[in-house]
Amino acid sequence: MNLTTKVLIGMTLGIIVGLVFNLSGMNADGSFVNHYVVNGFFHVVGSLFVNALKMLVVPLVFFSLICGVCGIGDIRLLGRIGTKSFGLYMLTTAIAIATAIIIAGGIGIGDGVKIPTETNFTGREAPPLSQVFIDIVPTNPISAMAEGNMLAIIFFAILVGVSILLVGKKAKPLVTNVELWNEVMMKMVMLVMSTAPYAVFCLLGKAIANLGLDLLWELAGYVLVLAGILFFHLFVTVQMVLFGFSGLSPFTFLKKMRSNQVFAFSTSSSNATIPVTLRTVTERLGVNNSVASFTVPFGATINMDGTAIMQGVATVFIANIYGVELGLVGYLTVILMSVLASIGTAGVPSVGLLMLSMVFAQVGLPVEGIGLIIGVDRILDMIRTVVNVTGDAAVTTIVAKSEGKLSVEEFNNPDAGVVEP
Ligand code: DAS
Repeated sequence: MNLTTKVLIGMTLGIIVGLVFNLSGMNADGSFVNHYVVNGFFHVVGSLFVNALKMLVVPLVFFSLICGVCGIGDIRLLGRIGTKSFGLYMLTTAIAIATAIIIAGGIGIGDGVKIPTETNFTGREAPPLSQVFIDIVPTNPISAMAEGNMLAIIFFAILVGVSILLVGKKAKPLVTNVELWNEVMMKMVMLVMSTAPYAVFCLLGKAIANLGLDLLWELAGYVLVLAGILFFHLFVTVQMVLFGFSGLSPFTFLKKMRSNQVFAFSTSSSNATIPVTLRTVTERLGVNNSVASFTVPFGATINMDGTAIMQGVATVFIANIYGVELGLVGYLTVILMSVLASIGTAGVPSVGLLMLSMVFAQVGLPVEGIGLIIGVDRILDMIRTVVNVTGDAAVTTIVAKSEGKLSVEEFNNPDAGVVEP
């Protein structure tokens, strides 16, 4: 049985047990269930899992970011193609998260319940915006890591990666070393995520026991709003950017991307989908491999529009649930964090949710809020991975067209690259 199934079972059982406790009155204040089960066992197991998520974030972001930057391969590659693709990737990611925050904030998802903020979460006192930018450059990278100052850690990791590229071939052993450490971190993520079914059971069991059906409706609202924004970005925003920058037909593009999207949906992994995306853009969309071979892996590493949308919607949802006022500076910090974090988010299942704990920590939101949404995250991860890889292919197509490295005839040919049955 795979992790997705186990998490769904954990979620279902957690909701059932939580509802039984809530509706039967077994969870009355001071009762055995309330004291020893809900706020005892469930709370301890859930807190251990959340602590493990927090434990992973700093080393995961540090090594995956350095890996992502070193993955560029050669700093000179960052010429026209690299600059164009980097600019478009960051643009679409920023539009994605801004759309998410504006729509989710406008709807007010999570407003329907308030989790008593036992620990009085009032959000990190939002410093003036100028201070947010000043704090990006750490005076001491080690203390930034110790304090979990993620913007500073991201800045330092990107600088380390660029510096390694500037050293050139001599640094190859160091790049190999960092790649190995990144692999170690991915294994550690898998180990922690293997406990997710039990943690989801306890976290949802506790939340539902305390809040009942109201929380379920809010969770349903979260799923529907997030899925709606993901589809809006996929079928409207990305297509408008494609047509606006290249003049190519979004309908032809989407029709040819279908098999690619099915693969991304089923694997929930942008990295695993790289070979399929490369084949689609070169054999079906007419992109020259000289462009695709750089922009597709580059996009799978730094471009995560779907993930950024999830982080925006989840931030609004958890801030409302816990009654935390983030304010404009808080949300601008979230946008900056998510754009930068998307560079460090590896294209493997569920890592986007891990990065969410980093975004929450930066703006002072309770990281345990992740426990409320992790149960429904697997299906949403599938959808957002489709958004991620579609964005990679769209930017690849735009850059190739602008460089004269795309055959418009092949792009418009419905049979291009179709493998005869
Ligand atoms: N599943 C990730 C990907 O491969 C995205 C995420 O976890 O948010 O794109």
